[in-house]
Amino acid sequence: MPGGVSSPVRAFGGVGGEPFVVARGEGARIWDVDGKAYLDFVLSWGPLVLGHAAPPVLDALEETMRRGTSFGITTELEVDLAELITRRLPNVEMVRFVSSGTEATMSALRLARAATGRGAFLKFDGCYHGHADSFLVRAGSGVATLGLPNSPGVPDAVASLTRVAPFNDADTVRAIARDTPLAAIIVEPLVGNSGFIPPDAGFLQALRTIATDTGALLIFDEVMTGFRIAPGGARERYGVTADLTTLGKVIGGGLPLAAYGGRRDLMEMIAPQGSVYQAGTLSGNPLAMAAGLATLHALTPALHDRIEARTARLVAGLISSAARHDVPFTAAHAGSMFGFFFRREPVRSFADAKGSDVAFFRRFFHAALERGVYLAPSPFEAAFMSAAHGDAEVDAALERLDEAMREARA
Ligand code: KE4
Repeated sequence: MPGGVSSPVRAFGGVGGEPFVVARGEGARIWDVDGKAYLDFVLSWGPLVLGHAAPPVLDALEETMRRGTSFGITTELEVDLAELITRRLPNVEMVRFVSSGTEATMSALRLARAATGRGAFLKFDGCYHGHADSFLVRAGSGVATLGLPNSPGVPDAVASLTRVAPFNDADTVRAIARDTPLAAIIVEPLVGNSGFIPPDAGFLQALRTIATDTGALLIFDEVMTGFRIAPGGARERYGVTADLTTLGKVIGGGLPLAAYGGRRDLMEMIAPQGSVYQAGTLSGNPLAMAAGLATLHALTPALHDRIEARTARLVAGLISSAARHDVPFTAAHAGSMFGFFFRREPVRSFADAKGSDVAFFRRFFHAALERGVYLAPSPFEAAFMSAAHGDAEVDAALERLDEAMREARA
């Protein structure tokens, strides 16, 4: 396996050292093959909002798998999950299930190009939307971690259709959209793939206005933020409605499941109802559907609020630790996801994020790992909490991370 991993960011390229191999997970914890326990704040990069091996998910899988694991035929589970998602996200009037976030964003972009007849689109520096060719241009996450500005193998003809603007810079977007007819503006409404960068007040509304005024579609890539930053996603948190939304991670509860959806008039263009082709052998897989349904049914607004409260306490504790150790530090949270940078000033763009003290992050990451706390092995990733991260887990994490901060400072 290239690099010994199934996905690049797992290889610890962003932090150095040898990654551990995991044996099992339960609740807020994972154990490596040597039996060492870690409090897990990566949670499979976001999906496990109920924690590892959550009983409701395991029960649903157990019951479903005994009726067969895959059919390539519509099941009631798909209808149930589609109805649940469109109820929770009213601007998502129709939805198509796929098996990865990459498929979701790739398909949403194809749909936007078909709907507008335009080829060019705009993304933001440091946003990661999966590894489809068009998006591997100044992406975030693993691309940023590995310093791959544009991946080899992406033809110039394809990359030339991708326009890039700094996050939180509406003026640049306005100028690009005026000069180039855009099929879409795609954005992580809160950027989790450059670390953790919330939108400035009014920024998302500005994108909505620019898209509407110039005939481009606005796509919110909520693969990571969906059912994390608010029960109703970015629309509930920021009051801005996208034309198309992509989802993933949480909606699969840890199984391969993602989706794209939005305005009915657009989604009806998708085959076989319309002529925009997109397909998938395992799309709508019953096990993934069952895990997603169990997760979203358990994730009530009350549970979301409880997880958010603990996330807030963790972030506040980290901020006071940094102050105590006189470490330049900024941190924030939104719902059950959070992030931090070793930098005094707030981070508003990927350029700001890259200006943080990455060397300090590396020392902090390893000092934390030594003490049984697993953070994302990159300064350009968000962190996550789950229903299984109780007060005891938060207290333990704060104690260990305070020591890690002191050690990294030395
Ligand atoms: P996947 O194809 O990896 O399922 O989803 C791609 C994707 C799309 N959009 C957003 C906002 C995403 O965050 C992702 C994937 N996130 C990364 C973590 N930052 C996945 C981890 C990895 O690449 O191994």
